[in-house]
Amino acid sequence: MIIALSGGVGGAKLALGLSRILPPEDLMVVVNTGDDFEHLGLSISPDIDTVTYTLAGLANRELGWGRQDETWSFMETMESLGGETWFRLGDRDVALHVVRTRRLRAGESLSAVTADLCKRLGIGPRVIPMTDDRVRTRLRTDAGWLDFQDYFVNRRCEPVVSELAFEGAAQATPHPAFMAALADPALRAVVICPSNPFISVEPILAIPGVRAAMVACAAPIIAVSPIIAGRAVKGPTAKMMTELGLDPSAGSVAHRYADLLDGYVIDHADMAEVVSIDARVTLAQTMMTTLEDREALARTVLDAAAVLRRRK
Ligand code: FO1
Repeated sequence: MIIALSGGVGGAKLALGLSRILPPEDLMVVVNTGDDFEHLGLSISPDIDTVTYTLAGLANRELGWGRQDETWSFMETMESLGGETWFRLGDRDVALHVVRTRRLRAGESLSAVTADLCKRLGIGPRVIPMTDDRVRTRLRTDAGWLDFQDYFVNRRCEPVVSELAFEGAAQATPHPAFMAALADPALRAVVICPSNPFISVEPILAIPGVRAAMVACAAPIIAVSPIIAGRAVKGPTAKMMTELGLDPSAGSVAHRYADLLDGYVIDHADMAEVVSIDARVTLAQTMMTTLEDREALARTVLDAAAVLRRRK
């Protein structure tokens, strides 16, 4: 069994690579839900949908989010009627949000709805929200406290960030299947995908019991750096690190994860950082452009974890 912690586009890419080299029953993708929000009366879970569409082979490859083969009649009509269109929702994508919203309102849990949608989309690996409780990432910026999607999409990550808050995390219960997997002797590794540590991984770690269960788990924990040569592959990671007073480097992400990491995979371009990282470092090509890149990085991560396991 492999657990992958994922959020955002980078996380989904490595989750896809792992899903291509592992039997489906051996992979559990635990997804950040701090980006979730209610919009146009719909309950939207972007990181779950990015992983789901990616594993189903339906993701828009250029954008990294939403579906390929989309049409935009809903958005065009919203525009003509004066509705909000800053958060782009394709026609096929809207159907998923409507189905999920209705089922959540009827009392189903987010994980139950996600499991059923994954089955309907033919996805083998388990895709599990980090919790079924409500957690919302908010950011203190020079434009005041902002909800996540307002910051990320509406304002295109332009505001200067000074603090993050994961509202509801302290009261949330981690998903039981996630906790059970961490305690399972058959667990071979926990992979922290190359997601933004602040907005994609730390919401998961902020849920009571998660960090302790990870420190206690017998399997090695290995992260892939989301930074290559001081730059984020996608999104505001480097900008956010600078604004939070951190050096935007592969090494400072490792320090951020601190006591959790047994292994850390960085790009060849960041070889000089090896000396500043406590965890056991593996150098690899971490830029994933092709499907082969995704699979190759997944294989490198699992091979590194196998060596670490023997050392634990
Ligand atoms: N990101 C954008 O930059 N612009 C959008 O209009 C947008 C729409 C969208 C719709 C559905 C969905 O699942 C994701 C969407 N995203 C959009 C991406 C989303 O904001 C981010 O992927 C995550 O919240 C951060 O990883």
